[in-house]
Amino acid sequence: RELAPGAVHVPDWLTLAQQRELVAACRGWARGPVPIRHTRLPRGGVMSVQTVCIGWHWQPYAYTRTADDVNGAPVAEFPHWMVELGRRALVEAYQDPSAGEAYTPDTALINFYDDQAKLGMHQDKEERSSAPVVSLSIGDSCVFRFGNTETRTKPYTDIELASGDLFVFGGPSRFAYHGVPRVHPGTCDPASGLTSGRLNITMRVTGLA
Ligand code: MD5
Ligand code: FE
Repeated sequence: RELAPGAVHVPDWLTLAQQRELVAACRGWARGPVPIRHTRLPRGGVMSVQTVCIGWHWQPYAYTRTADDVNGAPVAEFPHWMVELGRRALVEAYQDPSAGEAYTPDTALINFYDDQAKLGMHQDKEERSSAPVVSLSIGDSCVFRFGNTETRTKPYTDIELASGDLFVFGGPSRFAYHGVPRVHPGTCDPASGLTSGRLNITMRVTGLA
């Protein structure tokens, strides 16, 4: 389960009922106040993944309170039930009853992958905090590429992430390069709440006020 120091994969962590509840919540956030969209990159590219944010709005490459690159609306608030879910995720991944006590995530990026979507190798370094990132996957399985902190190239490890899986990236793994080279279309269980595609929710601590 521990791929590297601080990087812990917990397969099948969410129940199907929890997955359906998360899908329903994400469907609501995808409608508004800021609609889910393909993020436009400053150099003219458009991400194949579709993203909606809560708590703070991530735009390349900064966090804001309003979605200035979409419709200008303030983002939805980060709900306390998700703070508690994030704390339970740390407790279970690190098998330490106190691991969640100081953890208060204040933003989540909700990524939807259709059959063709992928996410290139990158680091998540807009946050001014080294607190762990909690990642939850629902729907189609995918190849997740977990790299190193020095380069976006090899060495990396490819693992499969499936519906219900938890991944926590903390400690030295927090700033490792990572990406999603492909999803596996048609692999999701409709009981997850999704009939196609992959949903990934990542909770983070921005370190902003
Ligand atoms: C995803 N999302 O599956 C991934 C899961 C993103 C993103 O990469 O930026 O939206 S989050 C994986 C992650 C986060 C922080 C650190 C590391 C991985 N890591 O060190 O490997 O949609
Ligand atoms: Fe990332």
